[in-house]
Amino acid sequence: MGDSACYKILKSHLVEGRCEAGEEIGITIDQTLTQDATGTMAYLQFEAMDIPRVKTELSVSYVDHNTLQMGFENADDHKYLQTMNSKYGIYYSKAGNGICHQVHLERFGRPGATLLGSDSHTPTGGGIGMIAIGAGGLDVAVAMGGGPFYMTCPKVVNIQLIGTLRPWVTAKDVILKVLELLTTRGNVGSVVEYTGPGINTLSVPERATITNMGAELGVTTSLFPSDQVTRQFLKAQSREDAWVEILPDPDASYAKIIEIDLSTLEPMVACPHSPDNIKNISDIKGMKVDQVAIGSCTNASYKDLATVATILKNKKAHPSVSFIVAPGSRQVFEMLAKDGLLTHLIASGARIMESACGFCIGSGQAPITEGISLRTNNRNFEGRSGTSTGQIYLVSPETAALSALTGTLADPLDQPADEYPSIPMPESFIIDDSMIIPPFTSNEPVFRGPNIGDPPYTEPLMNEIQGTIGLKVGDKITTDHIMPAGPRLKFRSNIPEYSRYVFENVNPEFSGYTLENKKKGIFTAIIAGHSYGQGSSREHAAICPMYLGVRVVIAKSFERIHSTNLINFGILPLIFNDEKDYGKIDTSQDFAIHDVPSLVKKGTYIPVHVNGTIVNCTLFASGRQREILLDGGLLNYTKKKV
Ligand code: MIC
Ligand code: SF4
Repeated sequence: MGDSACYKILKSHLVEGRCEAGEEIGITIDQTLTQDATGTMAYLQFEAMDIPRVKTELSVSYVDHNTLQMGFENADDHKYLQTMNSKYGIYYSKAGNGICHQVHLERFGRPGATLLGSDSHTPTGGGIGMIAIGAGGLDVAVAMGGGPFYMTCPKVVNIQLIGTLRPWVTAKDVILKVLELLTTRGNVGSVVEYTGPGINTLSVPERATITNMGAELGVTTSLFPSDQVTRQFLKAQSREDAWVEILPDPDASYAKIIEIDLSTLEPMVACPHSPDNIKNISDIKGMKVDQVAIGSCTNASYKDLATVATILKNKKAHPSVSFIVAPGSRQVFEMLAKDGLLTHLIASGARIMESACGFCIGSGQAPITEGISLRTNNRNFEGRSGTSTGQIYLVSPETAALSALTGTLADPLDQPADEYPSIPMPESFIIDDSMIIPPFTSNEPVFRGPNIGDPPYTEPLMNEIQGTIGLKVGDKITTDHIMPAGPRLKFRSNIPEYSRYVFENVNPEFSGYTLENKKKGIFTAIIAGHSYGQGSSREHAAICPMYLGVRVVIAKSFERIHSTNLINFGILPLIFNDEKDYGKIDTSQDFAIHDVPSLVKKGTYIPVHVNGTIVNCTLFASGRQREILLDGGLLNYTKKKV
């Protein structure tokens, strides 16, 4: 049996373990990326490792999340990043240059390479045949120091695309279909590999929309092979020399094969509040819409926005719609301006935003109370938009643009097929990397404003963990629930301050009483349902609870990045052996785990004493992760090794 494209890349980067599904493997990382909201902490941790410069082929630091600068905090963080990056050998992409994943695809991504990013949508790079994986900032810091990245060798799910999309049906509808089929649950430890004749009809930006939003499946990553379409894209970016062909062997073996006939798809929508709550647009069209927001790392490529601009040409947005457009990168922005397409957007009444995450991360453009907002991004978790009662629907740029005109959810298939603006891929993009500052170009000392704290300190695993059940939550608790972003984003570099907002929208008292308990030596456990820690890679969803004294989370299941982050910061992620025990535990009950280090060393079984009875739990962790837990976290473990 031959290899999938995924296994070819993994095998060529393997430094530890055997490339067999389910085994822990260590792979070398060629490239890393960070963004400012996770990057400051990642770089503070890198500094704490005492390594003079990064050891990767390429490391890039993007500023795209916290660009509003409401107060000094974000500006100070950016200055820290720029000065720190120059000193340690990291490229720095300034605010305004674009969203990390879009810019990385355009300017740096390389087929066949491995990319580790401190952002869950790093798999966007899979659109050009890379193994691109999202992780916590500390894992990225270790990779920058030359350490391998450890992961479960995935089982590869093959999605074979056949046929061609009909006019007005898009790549977004493909990934929404995949989300309908696979849902956001149960895919941990898998990679999705797209093959089949249908992929030849999809350009790199369309492929990248699909791999980007693959993050919502909970898979390790998604990828397309690197073929002539990839080559053409890289050529248009003046980077043809980065191209290599990466195709699966004709007899490649896959854990599962799913066929999707592109010609049968129709426009789809992810309804509130989960990316897998999928409906056909035809079933709910006509619904009144208050806001339309086009942008984000999922759908703000030149192709997306040129299509939108052509749809809007000589037309006006509906008076009752708040209409927002944010180009994914400065390259996209400049291309739209050069081709005159920006004029159509402006004339239509769109509010043109900076090339940044913006509305997608709840940084501005919150919808009205109970407002219906159509958005082209990838997540519609409750409250993420900044309006707790907001109803976010995820759609393609085409659906969004048509709906902005009518003020109601429009079905693109109601348009004549021959009026679909088929935008060809440009033969060459405008190349201007002047907002990407190469390393070692400045001798300025590393700037540390008052918002920059110390990297978190953790203690080696204690003998007895005793305390109270601080919170019980249900299924699908996202890292947005645990550690809100939006207006709180500016505290990402300040753990004591940011910790005040842990579970702010779930239980505003949580932070206050857990911290008080910790001062008295009482630790906290959290009880959760399925898919705990879904969504963002933000390691703050582990660091800040750890700071407050959380030492244990017992859940029915965890998402990959978050459970690794918990271990990296010395918190035990335990799984109920019997899900019925979930129903027996409540907040305020006492819990205790005795003789913890020897249990963690010994095996997977961990008995937790709750209110006088024993709840049987399992710790799924590799030998290396057990050592990390014993040392009190990855930073201590790495320092010891270095
Ligand atoms: C997101 O889309 O949720 C974010 C904001 O990009 C996060 C990273 C973060 O929380 O800083 C992600 O996807 O990992
Ligand atoms: Fe930024 Fe949104 Fe993409 Fe996250 S999903 S990187 S917040 S645009």
